[in-house]
Amino acid sequence: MKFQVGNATLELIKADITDVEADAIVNAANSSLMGGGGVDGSIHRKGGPKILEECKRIRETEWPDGLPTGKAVITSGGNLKAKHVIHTVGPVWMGGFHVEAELLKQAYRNSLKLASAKGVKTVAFPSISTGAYAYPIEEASRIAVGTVKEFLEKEDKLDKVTLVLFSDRDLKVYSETASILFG
Ligand code: AR6
Repeated sequence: MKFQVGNATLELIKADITDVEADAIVNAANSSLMGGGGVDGSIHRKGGPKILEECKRIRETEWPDGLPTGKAVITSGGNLKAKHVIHTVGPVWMGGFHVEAELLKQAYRNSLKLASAKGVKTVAFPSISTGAYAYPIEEASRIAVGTVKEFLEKEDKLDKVTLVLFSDRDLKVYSETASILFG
């Protein structure tokens, strides 16, 4: 499914994000930046040790106490097809009463801003927070699609943003949300 936003394209696909050819792929990391399960585990496994070394350097220099929720940092893509990995931390779902929506929005927005600032033209996101962090996918899809749409309407540096879903069901949820938001 594809949508045009100004000069840019928003695309929804089902894939393993570690196989996606984009200037940058986004990692749904945790504050430690030291890897984990889910998409984070796959990115580090397939990308090799260079990514973790760069994450360690970022911890030593920029974020000694860990990357706060909603912020984003960038490393190389190591052995991945993607040139860069943008690491962001989504919120853990706590029932919706702990500014989760605002933090998830910030994770998308700060990743897009960083991509733009680094001259990245194509960027791919997984469904941040909807795995181990248990964010309900319908609500998360509205934030993901809505935040990307809003960003692309204001900013003309990115050519393509791909939202990469890992199951048919997740792709269906995101596609229904996009159909509504693009009316
Ligand atoms: N490609 C695309 N999507 C994937 C892939 C993949 N290879 N693998 C999983 N997903 P999660 P979170 C989907 O748990 O909820 C980690 O341990 C998955 O089906 O990866 O933000 C980190 O270290 C789901 O839809 O991220 C953190 O501790 C989505 O990616 C914590 O999990 C996100 O699931 C972050 O939790």
